[in-house]
Amino acid sequence: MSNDWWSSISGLGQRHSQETDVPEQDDTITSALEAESVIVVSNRQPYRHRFESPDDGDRSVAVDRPTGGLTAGLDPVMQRLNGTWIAWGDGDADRTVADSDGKLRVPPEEPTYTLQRVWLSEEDVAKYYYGYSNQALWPLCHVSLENTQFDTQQYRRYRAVNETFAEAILAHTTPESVIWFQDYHLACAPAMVREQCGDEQFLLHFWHIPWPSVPVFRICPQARALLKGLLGNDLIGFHVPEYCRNFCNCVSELLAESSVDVEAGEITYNGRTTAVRAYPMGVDAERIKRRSLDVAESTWRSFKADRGIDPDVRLVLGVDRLDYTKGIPERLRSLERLWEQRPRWRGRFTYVQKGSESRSQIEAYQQLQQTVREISTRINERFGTDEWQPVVLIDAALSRKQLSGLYRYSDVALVTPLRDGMNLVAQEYVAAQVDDDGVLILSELAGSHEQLGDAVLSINPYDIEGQADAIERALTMPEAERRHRCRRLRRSVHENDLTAWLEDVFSTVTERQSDETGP
Ligand code: GDG
Repeated sequence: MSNDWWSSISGLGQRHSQETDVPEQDDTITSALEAESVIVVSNRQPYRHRFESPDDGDRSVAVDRPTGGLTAGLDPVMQRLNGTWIAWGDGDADRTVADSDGKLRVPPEEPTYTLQRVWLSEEDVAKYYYGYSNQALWPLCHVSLENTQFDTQQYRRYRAVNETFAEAILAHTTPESVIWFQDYHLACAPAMVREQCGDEQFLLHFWHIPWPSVPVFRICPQARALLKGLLGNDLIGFHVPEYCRNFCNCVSELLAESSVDVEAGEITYNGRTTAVRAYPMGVDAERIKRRSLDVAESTWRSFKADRGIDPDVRLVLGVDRLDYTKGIPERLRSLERLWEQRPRWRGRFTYVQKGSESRSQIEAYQQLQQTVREISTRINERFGTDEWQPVVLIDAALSRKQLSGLYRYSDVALVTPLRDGMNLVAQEYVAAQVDDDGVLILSELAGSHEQLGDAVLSINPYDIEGQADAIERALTMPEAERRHRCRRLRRSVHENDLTAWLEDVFSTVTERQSDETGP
Protein backbone atom coordinates (compact mmCIF):
# COMPACT_ATOMS: atom_id res chain seq x y z
CA MET A 1 0.00 0.00 0.00
CA SER A 2 1.35 3.42 -0.80
CA ASN A 3 2.29 5.85 1.89
CA ASP A 4 0.60 9.00 2.99
CA TRP A 5 1.66 11.36 5.76
CA TRP A 6 0.46 8.87 8.33
CA SER A 7 2.71 6.09 7.22
CA SER A 8 5.50 8.38 6.18
CA ILE A 9 5.91 10.32 9.38
CA SER A 10 5.97 7.05 11.21
CA GLY A 11 8.75 5.76 8.96
CA LEU A 12 8.19 5.21 5.28
CA GLY A 13 7.98 1.72 3.88
CA GLN A 14 9.36 0.36 7.07
CA ARG A 15 6.70 2.45 8.73
CA HIS A 16 6.67 0.32 11.84
CA SER A 17 9.63 -1.37 13.41
CA GLN A 18 10.39 -3.00 16.67
CA GLU A 19 12.20 0.11 17.84
CA THR A 20 10.49 1.66 20.85
CA ASP A 21 9.87 5.26 20.09
CA VAL A 22 7.91 6.96 22.80
CA PRO A 23 8.27 10.70 23.15
CA GLU A 24 8.51 12.50 26.44
CA GLN A 25 5.14 12.67 28.15
CA ASP A 26 3.54 15.75 29.52
CA ASP A 27 0.70 15.71 32.01
CA THR A 28 -0.95 18.80 30.60
CA ILE A 29 -1.92 16.77 27.55
CA THR A 30 -3.53 13.90 29.36
CA SER A 31 -5.08 15.95 32.14
CA ALA A 32 -6.73 18.15 29.52
CA LEU A 33 -8.85 15.22 28.52
CA GLU A 34 -10.93 12.86 30.55
CA ALA A 35 -10.11 9.20 30.52
CA GLU A 36 -11.96 7.14 27.93
CA SER A 37 -13.16 10.26 26.15
CA VAL A 38 -10.75 10.57 23.26
CA ILE A 39 -11.47 9.05 19.87
CA VAL A 40 -8.71 9.50 17.28
CA VAL A 41 -9.82 8.90 13.70
CA SER A 42 -7.38 8.49 10.85
CA ASN A 43 -7.06 6.70 7.55
CA ARG A 44 -3.93 4.84 8.74
CA GLN A 45 -3.82 2.72 11.86
CA PRO A 46 -1.20 2.73 14.63
CA TYR A 47 -0.80 -1.09 14.69
CA ARG A 48 -1.06 -3.36 11.69
CA HIS A 49 -1.07 -7.15 11.65
CA ARG A 50 0.33 -9.16 8.79
CA PHE A 51 1.12 -12.75 7.99
CA GLU A 52 4.88 -13.19 8.20
CA SER A 53 5.31 -15.30 5.05
CA PRO A 54 1.94 -15.58 3.33
CA ASP A 55 3.51 -17.08 0.19
CA ASP A 56 4.80 -20.08 2.15
CA GLY A 57 1.38 -20.69 3.70
CA ASP A 58 2.81 -19.55 7.05
CA ARG A 59 -0.07 -18.26 9.20
CA SER A 60 2.07 -16.73 11.95
CA VAL A 61 1.19 -13.13 12.53
CA ALA A 62 3.54 -10.19 13.07
CA VAL A 63 2.59 -6.77 14.30
CA ASP A 64 3.97 -3.57 12.82
CA ARG A 65 4.06 -0.69 15.24
CA PRO A 66 4.62 3.06 15.18
CA THR A 67 8.17 4.34 14.98
CA GLY A 68 7.94 8.10 14.91
CA GLY A 69 6.03 11.26 14.19
CA LEU A 70 2.45 11.67 15.23
CA THR A 71 1.66 7.97 15.53
CA ALA A 72 4.39 7.50 18.10
CA GLY A 73 3.41 10.79 19.72
CA LEU A 74 -0.25 9.91 20.09
CA ASP A 75 0.13 6.23 20.88
CA PRO A 76 1.48 6.79 24.44
CA VAL A 77 -1.12 9.49 25.04
CA MET A 78 -3.81 7.03 24.01
CA GLN A 79 -2.25 4.39 26.23
CA ARG A 80 -2.76 6.68 29.20
CA LEU A 81 -6.23 7.81 28.19
CA ASN A 82 -7.67 4.40 27.45
CA GLY A 83 -9.46 5.93 24.46
CA THR A 84 -10.32 4.55 21.03
CA TRP A 85 -8.44 4.84 17.76
CA ILE A 86 -10.50 4.28 14.61
CA ALA A 87 -8.69 3.54 11.34
CA TRP A 88 -8.74 1.46 8.20
CA GLY A 89 -7.59 -2.11 8.84
CA ASP A 90 -5.21 -2.52 5.89
CA GLY A 91 -3.08 -5.41 7.17
CA ASP A 92 -3.66 -8.86 5.65
CA ALA A 93 -3.91 -10.42 9.13
CA ASP A 94 -5.92 -7.59 10.69
CA ARG A 95 -9.21 -9.51 10.70
CA THR A 96 -7.59 -12.58 12.25
CA VAL A 97 -6.67 -10.76 15.45
CA ALA A 98 -9.70 -8.44 15.78
CA ASP A 99 -13.10 -9.45 17.21
CA SER A 100 -16.17 -9.77 15.00
CA ASP A 101 -16.75 -5.99 15.23
CA GLY A 102 -13.18 -5.25 14.12
CA LYS A 103 -12.03 -4.26 17.62
CA LEU A 104 -8.90 -5.24 19.50
CA ARG A 105 -6.95 -3.91 22.45
CA VAL A 106 -3.48 -2.47 21.82
CA PRO A 107 -0.53 -2.28 22.31
CA PRO A 108 -0.30 -6.05 21.99
CA GLU A 109 2.08 -6.61 24.94
CA GLU A 110 0.14 -4.49 27.42
CA PRO A 111 -3.25 -3.52 26.02
CA THR A 112 -4.51 -0.16 27.25
CA TYR A 113 -6.71 1.27 24.51
CA THR A 114 -9.07 0.11 21.79
CA LEU A 115 -8.22 0.01 18.12
CA GLN A 116 -11.40 -0.09 16.07
CA ARG A 117 -10.67 -1.19 12.56
CA VAL A 118 -12.83 -0.12 9.65
CA TRP A 119 -12.95 -2.56 6.73
CA LEU A 120 -12.74 -1.20 3.20
CA SER A 121 -13.36 -3.12 -0.03
CA GLU A 122 -10.94 -3.01 -2.94
CA GLU A 123 -13.29 -0.65 -4.72
CA ASP A 124 -13.42 1.60 -1.65
CA VAL A 125 -9.64 1.79 -1.62
CA ALA A 126 -9.46 2.45 -5.36
CA LYS A 127 -12.04 5.24 -5.33
CA TYR A 128 -11.81 6.76 -1.87
CA TYR A 129 -8.07 6.47 -1.25
CA TYR A 130 -6.33 6.35 -4.64
CA GLY A 131 -9.22 8.21 -6.25
CA TYR A 132 -10.79 11.19 -4.56
CA SER A 133 -8.30 11.57 -1.68
CA ASN A 134 -5.17 11.34 -3.77
CA GLN A 135 -6.21 12.42 -7.27
CA ALA A 136 -8.57 15.23 -6.31
CA LEU A 137 -7.91 16.58 -2.80
CA TRP A 138 -4.16 16.03 -2.51
CA PRO A 139 -3.22 17.73 -5.83
CA LEU A 140 -5.87 20.44 -5.41
CA CYS A 141 -4.58 21.44 -1.98
CA HIS A 142 -1.01 21.47 -3.32
CA VAL A 143 -2.12 23.53 -6.33
CA SER A 144 -0.92 20.82 -8.70
CA LEU A 145 -3.82 21.37 -11.05
CA GLU A 146 -2.38 19.29 -13.90
CA ASN A 147 -2.67 16.27 -11.59
CA THR A 148 -6.14 17.09 -10.25
CA GLN A 149 -9.11 15.05 -11.46
CA PHE A 150 -12.65 15.22 -10.19
CA ASP A 151 -14.72 12.12 -10.69
CA THR A 152 -18.26 11.96 -9.33
CA GLN A 153 -18.10 8.20 -8.76
CA GLN A 154 -14.94 8.60 -6.72
CA TYR A 155 -16.48 11.40 -4.71
CA ARG A 156 -19.59 9.28 -3.98
CA ARG A 157 -17.37 6.50 -2.72
CA TYR A 158 -15.32 8.98 -0.67
CA ARG A 159 -18.55 10.11 1.03
CA ALA A 160 -19.65 6.52 1.54
CA VAL A 161 -16.35 5.63 3.21
CA ASN A 162 -16.62 8.75 5.37
CA GLU A 163 -20.09 7.48 6.33
CA THR A 164 -18.56 4.13 7.30
CA PHE A 165 -16.05 5.94 9.51
CA ALA A 166 -18.86 8.08 10.98
CA GLU A 167 -20.86 4.96 11.90
CA ALA A 168 -17.82 3.44 13.58
CA ILE A 169 -17.27 6.66 15.52
CA LEU A 170 -20.90 6.87 16.63
CA ALA A 171 -20.73 3.35 18.00
CA HIS A 172 -18.04 4.53 20.43
CA THR A 173 -19.32 8.01 21.20
CA THR A 174 -20.42 9.08 24.67
CA PRO A 175 -21.56 12.61 25.68
CA GLU A 176 -17.99 13.31 26.93
CA SER A 177 -16.23 12.24 23.74
CA VAL A 178 -13.54 14.37 22.15
CA ILE A 179 -13.32 13.17 18.54
CA TRP A 180 -10.09 14.00 16.72
CA PHE A 181 -10.09 13.58 12.92
CA GLN A 182 -6.84 13.49 10.97
CA ASP A 183 -6.35 14.82 7.47
CA TYR A 184 -7.94 15.09 4.07
CA HIS A 185 -9.31 11.57 3.82
CA LEU A 186 -12.10 12.43 6.23
CA ALA A 187 -13.45 15.85 5.25
CA CYS A 188 -17.12 14.79 5.17
CA ALA A 189 -17.19 12.69 8.35
CA PRO A 190 -17.38 15.52 10.95
CA ALA A 191 -20.76 16.84 9.73
CA MET A 192 -22.07 13.27 9.50
CA VAL A 193 -21.11 12.62 13.10
CA ARG A 194 -22.42 15.98 14.24
CA GLU A 195 -25.79 15.39 12.63
CA GLN A 196 -26.25 12.20 14.58
CA CYS A 197 -24.78 13.10 17.92
CA GLY A 198 -25.83 16.71 18.49
CA ASP A 199 -23.74 19.41 20.13
CA GLU A 200 -22.38 17.76 23.25
CA GLN A 201 -19.26 16.14 21.86
CA PHE A 202 -16.17 18.13 20.94
CA LEU A 203 -15.03 17.49 17.36
CA LEU A 204 -11.68 18.64 16.05
CA HIS A 205 -9.77 18.06 12.84
CA PHE A 206 -6.12 18.46 11.93
CA TRP A 207 -5.54 19.06 8.22
CA HIS A 208 -1.94 18.04 7.50
CA ILE A 209 -1.64 19.47 4.00
CA PRO A 210 -2.00 23.06 2.72
CA TRP A 211 -5.38 24.69 2.22
CA PRO A 212 -5.44 26.55 -1.11
CA SER A 213 -6.72 30.05 -1.87
CA VAL A 214 -10.31 30.73 -2.99
CA PRO A 215 -9.65 30.79 -6.78
CA VAL A 216 -8.01 27.38 -6.55
CA PHE A 217 -10.40 25.72 -4.10
CA ARG A 218 -13.53 26.83 -5.91
CA ILE A 219 -12.43 24.76 -8.94
CA CYS A 220 -13.55 21.72 -6.98
CA PRO A 221 -17.14 20.76 -7.91
CA GLN A 222 -17.65 19.45 -4.37
CA ALA A 223 -16.15 22.54 -2.70
CA ARG A 224 -19.27 23.48 -0.73
CA ALA A 225 -19.96 19.96 0.45
CA LEU A 226 -16.39 19.60 1.71
CA LEU A 227 -16.57 22.89 3.62
CA LYS A 228 -19.91 21.91 5.16
CA GLY A 229 -18.42 18.56 6.17
CA LEU A 230 -15.50 20.19 7.94
CA LEU A 231 -17.72 22.75 9.67
CA GLY A 232 -19.17 19.89 11.70
CA ASN A 233 -16.00 20.39 13.78
CA ASP A 234 -15.63 22.72 16.78
CA LEU A 235 -11.98 23.28 15.93
CA ILE A 236 -9.96 22.90 12.73
CA GLY A 237 -6.16 23.01 12.88
CA PHE A 238 -3.72 23.75 10.06
CA HIS A 239 0.07 24.00 10.16
CA VAL A 240 0.36 27.73 9.39
CA PRO A 241 -1.80 30.88 9.51
CA GLU A 242 -1.85 31.20 5.70
CA TYR A 243 -3.85 27.96 5.40
CA CYS A 244 -6.23 29.15 8.15
CA ARG A 245 -6.88 32.39 6.28
CA ASN A 246 -7.38 30.54 3.01
CA PHE A 247 -9.89 28.21 4.66
CA CYS A 248 -11.82 31.08 6.26
CA ASN A 249 -11.89 32.97 2.97
CA CYS A 250 -13.20 29.89 1.15
CA VAL A 251 -16.04 29.54 3.66
CA SER A 252 -16.82 33.24 3.46
CA GLU A 253 -16.93 33.20 -0.37
CA LEU A 254 -18.61 29.88 -0.95
CA LEU A 255 -21.09 29.47 1.91
CA ALA A 256 -23.35 32.50 1.70
CA GLU A 257 -25.11 31.73 4.96
CA SER A 258 -21.87 31.73 6.97
CA SER A 259 -20.44 34.52 9.09
CA VAL A 260 -16.65 34.58 9.15
CA ASP A 261 -14.09 36.55 11.14
CA VAL A 262 -10.94 35.73 9.18
CA GLU A 263 -8.49 37.44 11.55
CA ALA A 264 -9.94 35.82 14.68
CA GLY A 265 -10.39 32.46 12.93
CA GLU A 266 -14.03 32.13 13.97
CA ILE A 267 -16.73 30.82 11.65
CA THR A 268 -20.43 30.64 12.44
CA TYR A 269 -22.44 28.36 10.23
CA ASN A 270 -25.76 26.64 10.84
CA GLY A 271 -25.95 28.19 14.30
CA ARG A 272 -22.62 26.66 15.39
CA THR A 273 -19.16 28.17 15.77
CA THR A 274 -15.96 26.59 14.48
CA ALA A 275 -12.55 27.91 15.51
CA VAL A 276 -9.75 27.78 12.93
CA ARG A 277 -6.23 27.83 14.36
CA ALA A 278 -2.61 27.29 13.29
CA TYR A 279 -0.60 24.61 15.10
CA PRO A 280 2.78 24.14 13.42
CA MET A 281 3.57 20.49 13.98
CA GLY A 282 6.93 19.57 15.51
CA VAL A 283 9.07 16.44 15.68
CA ASP A 284 10.34 14.47 18.67
CA ALA A 285 13.56 16.48 18.64
CA GLU A 286 15.05 14.99 21.81
CA ARG A 287 14.62 11.44 20.54
CA ILE A 288 16.16 12.30 17.16
CA LYS A 289 19.08 14.00 18.89
CA ARG A 290 19.75 10.92 21.00
CA ARG A 291 19.53 8.60 18.00
CA SER A 292 21.87 10.83 16.06
CA LEU A 293 24.41 10.83 18.92
CA ASP A 294 24.26 7.03 18.86
CA VAL A 295 25.54 6.77 15.29
CA ALA A 296 29.32 6.55 15.37
CA GLU A 297 31.32 8.00 12.53
CA SER A 298 32.68 4.54 11.70
CA THR A 299 29.13 3.20 11.18
CA TRP A 300 28.52 6.13 8.93
CA ARG A 301 31.66 5.51 6.89
CA SER A 302 30.67 1.90 6.29
CA PHE A 303 27.16 3.03 5.33
CA LYS A 304 28.80 5.20 2.66
CA ALA A 305 31.17 2.45 1.58
CA ASP A 306 28.25 0.01 1.16
CA ARG A 307 26.72 2.40 -1.33
CA GLY A 308 29.92 3.03 -3.22
CA ILE A 309 30.31 6.58 -1.88
CA ASP A 310 33.87 7.74 -1.31
CA PRO A 311 34.21 8.25 2.48
CA ASP A 312 35.93 11.60 1.95
CA VAL A 313 33.57 13.13 -0.54
CA ARG A 314 31.08 15.64 0.89
CA LEU A 315 27.44 14.79 0.95
CA VAL A 316 24.27 16.65 0.01
CA LEU A 317 21.06 14.92 1.03
CA GLY A 318 17.39 14.76 0.03
CA VAL A 319 14.84 12.60 1.92
CA ASP A 320 11.37 12.44 0.45
CA ARG A 321 8.42 10.34 -0.43
CA LEU A 322 8.52 10.13 -4.22
CA ASP A 323 5.72 12.64 -4.68
CA TYR A 324 5.36 15.27 -7.40
CA THR A 325 4.86 17.94 -4.71
CA LYS A 326 8.39 17.45 -3.31
CA GLY A 327 10.22 19.19 -6.17
CA ILE A 328 12.68 16.34 -6.81
CA PRO A 329 13.11 16.74 -10.61
CA GLU A 330 13.62 20.50 -10.17
CA ARG A 331 16.23 19.80 -7.49
CA LEU A 332 18.08 17.32 -9.71
CA ARG A 333 18.04 19.83 -12.56
CA SER A 334 19.63 22.45 -10.36
CA LEU A 335 22.38 19.99 -9.41
CA GLU A 336 22.87 19.22 -13.09
CA ARG A 337 23.12 22.96 -13.79
CA LEU A 338 25.72 23.35 -11.07
CA TRP A 339 27.94 20.52 -12.31
CA GLU A 340 27.47 21.65 -15.90
CA GLN A 341 28.27 25.33 -15.45
CA ARG A 342 30.69 25.15 -12.54
CA PRO A 343 32.82 22.08 -13.27
CA ARG A 344 34.99 22.74 -10.23
CA TRP A 345 32.20 21.05 -8.20
CA ARG A 346 32.51 17.76 -10.09
CA GLY A 347 33.92 15.08 -7.82
CA ARG A 348 33.63 17.35 -4.78
CA PHE A 349 30.27 16.17 -3.43
CA THR A 350 27.69 13.43 -3.95
CA TYR A 351 23.95 13.97 -3.86
CA VAL A 352 22.09 11.18 -2.03
CA GLN A 353 18.38 10.96 -2.69
CA LYS A 354 16.51 8.80 -0.20
CA GLY A 355 13.31 8.40 -2.18
CA SER A 356 10.51 6.18 -0.91
CA GLU A 357 8.03 4.76 -3.34
CA SER A 358 4.54 6.04 -2.72
CA ARG A 359 1.02 5.73 -4.21
CA SER A 360 2.40 3.80 -7.16
CA GLN A 361 -1.07 2.79 -8.38
CA ILE A 362 -1.51 6.37 -9.57
CA GLU A 363 -0.02 7.19 -12.96
CA ALA A 364 1.37 10.59 -11.97
CA TYR A 365 3.45 8.84 -9.28
CA GLN A 366 4.75 6.22 -11.72
CA GLN A 367 5.77 9.01 -14.07
CA LEU A 368 7.52 10.89 -11.31
CA GLN A 369 9.49 7.78 -10.31
CA GLN A 370 10.56 7.33 -13.92
CA THR A 371 11.54 10.99 -14.29
CA VAL A 372 13.67 10.85 -11.15
CA ARG A 373 15.44 7.72 -12.42
CA GLU A 374 15.97 9.24 -15.88
CA ILE A 375 17.43 12.54 -14.69
CA SER A 376 19.69 10.77 -12.19
CA THR A 377 20.99 8.40 -14.86
CA ARG A 378 21.57 11.30 -17.24
CA ILE A 379 23.54 13.24 -14.62
CA ASN A 380 25.62 10.19 -13.73
CA GLU A 381 26.36 9.52 -17.38
CA ARG A 382 27.27 13.13 -18.10
CA PHE A 383 29.51 13.81 -15.13
CA GLY A 384 30.31 10.54 -13.36
CA THR A 385 33.83 9.08 -13.38
CA ASP A 386 35.29 5.74 -12.30
CA GLU A 387 35.86 7.17 -8.83
CA TRP A 388 32.80 9.34 -8.42
CA GLN A 389 29.05 8.92 -8.89
CA PRO A 390 27.30 12.30 -8.66
CA VAL A 391 23.79 11.03 -7.72
CA VAL A 392 23.05 8.01 -5.53
CA LEU A 393 19.42 6.90 -5.25
CA ILE A 394 18.40 4.92 -2.17
CA ASP A 395 14.95 3.39 -2.32
CA ALA A 396 15.23 0.93 0.56
CA ALA A 397 13.53 2.01 3.78
CA LEU A 398 16.02 3.07 6.43
CA SER A 399 15.63 2.58 10.16
CA ARG A 400 15.08 5.75 12.19
CA LYS A 401 18.61 5.40 13.49
CA GLN A 402 20.16 5.06 10.03
CA LEU A 403 18.16 8.05 8.93
CA SER A 404 19.41 10.10 11.89
CA GLY A 405 22.98 9.12 10.96
CA LEU A 406 22.39 10.14 7.37
CA TYR A 407 21.07 13.49 8.57
CA ARG A 408 23.91 14.03 11.01
CA TYR A 409 26.76 13.33 8.66
CA SER A 410 25.39 15.08 5.58
CA ASP A 411 26.90 18.49 4.93
CA VAL A 412 23.80 19.96 3.34
CA ALA A 413 20.11 19.00 3.19
CA LEU A 414 17.96 19.99 0.23
CA VAL A 415 14.30 20.28 1.23
CA THR A 416 12.75 21.88 -1.80
CA PRO A 417 9.05 21.04 -2.14
CA LEU A 418 6.90 22.90 -4.66
CA ARG A 419 4.31 23.03 -1.90
CA ASP A 420 4.23 21.23 1.46
CA GLY A 421 1.87 21.46 4.43
CA MET A 422 4.78 21.49 6.89
CA ASN A 423 7.66 19.10 6.00
CA LEU A 424 9.02 17.15 8.90
CA VAL A 425 12.26 16.15 7.15
CA ALA A 426 13.50 19.74 7.48
CA GLN A 427 12.95 19.65 11.25
CA GLU A 428 14.38 16.15 11.63
CA TYR A 429 17.54 17.22 9.79
CA VAL A 430 17.95 20.12 12.17
CA ALA A 431 17.29 18.00 15.27
CA ALA A 432 19.99 15.53 14.15
CA GLN A 433 22.71 18.23 13.84
CA VAL A 434 24.33 17.41 17.17
CA ASP A 435 27.67 18.71 15.85
CA ASP A 436 26.07 22.04 14.83
CA ASP A 437 27.49 21.57 11.39
CA GLY A 438 24.86 21.11 8.66
CA VAL A 439 23.28 23.59 6.29
CA LEU A 440 19.57 23.42 5.47
CA ILE A 441 18.37 24.68 2.10
CA LEU A 442 14.62 25.11 2.41
CA SER A 443 11.83 25.96 0.00
CA GLU A 444 9.90 29.12 0.76
CA LEU A 445 6.79 27.15 -0.18
CA ALA A 446 7.01 24.62 2.67
CA GLY A 447 5.00 25.27 5.84
CA SER A 448 8.15 24.72 7.91
CA HIS A 449 9.71 27.79 6.28
CA GLU A 450 7.53 29.97 8.46
CA GLN A 451 9.29 28.65 11.57
CA LEU A 452 12.81 28.05 10.22
CA GLY A 453 13.05 30.68 7.49
CA ASP A 454 15.40 33.05 9.36
CA ALA A 455 18.32 30.67 9.65
CA VAL A 456 18.07 28.48 6.54
CA LEU A 457 19.13 29.19 2.98
CA SER A 458 15.76 29.94 1.38
CA ILE A 459 15.05 29.04 -2.21
CA ASN A 460 12.19 29.16 -4.66
CA PRO A 461 11.98 25.54 -5.88
CA TYR A 462 11.07 26.60 -9.42
CA ASP A 463 14.22 28.74 -9.67
CA ILE A 464 16.78 26.23 -10.95
CA GLU A 465 19.63 28.75 -11.07
CA GLY A 466 18.80 30.07 -7.59
CA GLN A 467 18.90 26.54 -6.15
CA ALA A 468 22.27 25.90 -7.78
CA ASP A 469 23.60 29.12 -6.20
CA ALA A 470 22.25 28.08 -2.79
CA ILE A 471 23.96 24.68 -3.01
CA GLU A 472 27.26 26.37 -3.79
CA ARG A 473 26.73 28.87 -1.00
CA ALA A 474 25.97 26.07 1.47
CA LEU A 475 29.11 24.15 0.47
CA THR A 476 31.30 27.23 0.86
CA MET A 477 29.69 28.66 3.99
CA PRO A 478 32.25 29.57 6.67
CA GLU A 479 32.22 27.32 9.72
CA ALA A 480 31.24 30.09 12.14
CA GLU A 481 28.17 30.95 10.09
CA ARG A 482 27.19 27.29 9.75
CA ARG A 483 27.37 26.81 13.49
CA HIS A 484 25.51 29.99 14.26
CA ARG A 485 22.64 29.10 11.93
CA CYS A 486 22.54 25.53 13.18
CA ARG A 487 22.29 26.55 16.82
CA ARG A 488 19.38 28.89 16.10
CA LEU A 489 17.57 26.24 14.12
CA ARG A 490 18.08 23.58 16.77
CA ARG A 491 16.75 25.85 19.49
CA SER A 492 13.63 26.50 17.47
CA VAL A 493 13.03 22.82 16.65
CA HIS A 494 13.45 21.78 20.30
CA GLU A 495 11.18 24.54 21.59
CA ASN A 496 8.47 23.70 19.07
CA ASP A 497 8.61 19.93 19.24
CA LEU A 498 5.89 17.30 18.99
CA THR A 499 4.95 17.53 22.66
CA ALA A 500 4.56 21.32 22.39
CA TRP A 501 2.29 20.76 19.40
CA LEU A 502 0.11 18.25 21.23
CA GLU A 503 -0.08 20.57 24.25
CA ASP A 504 -1.09 23.47 22.07
CA VAL A 505 -3.87 21.56 20.38
CA PHE A 506 -5.21 20.10 23.62
CA SER A 507 -5.09 23.38 25.50
CA THR A 508 -7.39 24.92 22.87
CA VAL A 509 -9.73 21.96 23.28
CA THR A 510 -9.92 22.56 27.04
CA GLU A 511 -10.37 26.29 26.53
CA ARG A 512 -13.19 25.90 24.01
CA GLN A 513 -14.89 23.24 26.10
CA SER A 514 -14.90 25.48 29.17
CA ASP A 515 -16.15 28.43 27.06
CA GLU A 516 -19.10 26.29 26.06
CA THR A 517 -19.93 25.06 29.54
CA GLY A 518 -19.36 28.50 31.11
CA PRO A 519 -17.79 29.28 34.50
C1 GDG B 1 2.40 15.06 5.25
C2 GDG B 1 2.48 16.47 4.66
C3 GDG B 1 3.44 17.27 6.82
C4 GDG B 1 11.27 9.17 4.86
N1 GDG B 1 12.08 8.18 4.43
C5 GDG B 1 12.26 7.36 5.49
C6 GDG B 1 11.54 7.87 6.57
N2 GDG B 1 10.93 8.98 6.14
C7 GDG B 1 10.08 9.84 6.99
C8 GDG B 1 10.77 11.11 7.40
C9 GDG B 1 9.59 12.02 7.76
C10 GDG B 1 8.48 11.49 6.86
O1 GDG B 1 8.95 10.28 6.27
C11 GDG B 1 8.09 12.45 5.74
O2 GDG B 1 7.32 13.49 6.32
P1 GDG B 1 7.04 14.87 5.60
O3 GDG B 1 6.44 15.79 6.58
O4 GDG B 1 8.32 15.37 5.04
O5 GDG B 1 6.08 14.57 4.36
P2 GDG B 1 4.65 13.82 4.02
O6 GDG B 1 4.81 12.36 4.02
O7 GDG B 1 4.21 14.38 2.71
O8 GDG B 1 3.62 14.28 5.18
C12 GDG B 1 3.62 17.23 5.29
C13 GDG B 1 3.17 15.87 7.38
O9 GDG B 1 2.12 15.23 6.69
C14 GDG B 1 2.79 15.94 8.87
O10 GDG B 1 1.70 16.75 9.10
O11 GDG B 1 4.62 17.77 7.39
O12 GDG B 1 3.64 18.55 4.80
O13 GDG B 1 2.63 16.40 3.25
O14 GDG B 1 9.20 11.82 9.10
O15 GDG B 1 11.60 10.83 8.48
N3 GDG B 1 11.54 7.30 7.78
C15 GDG B 1 12.28 6.15 7.93
N4 GDG B 1 12.97 5.58 6.92
C16 GDG B 1 12.99 6.15 5.69
O16 GDG B 1 13.63 5.61 4.79
N5 GDG B 1 12.33 5.56 9.13
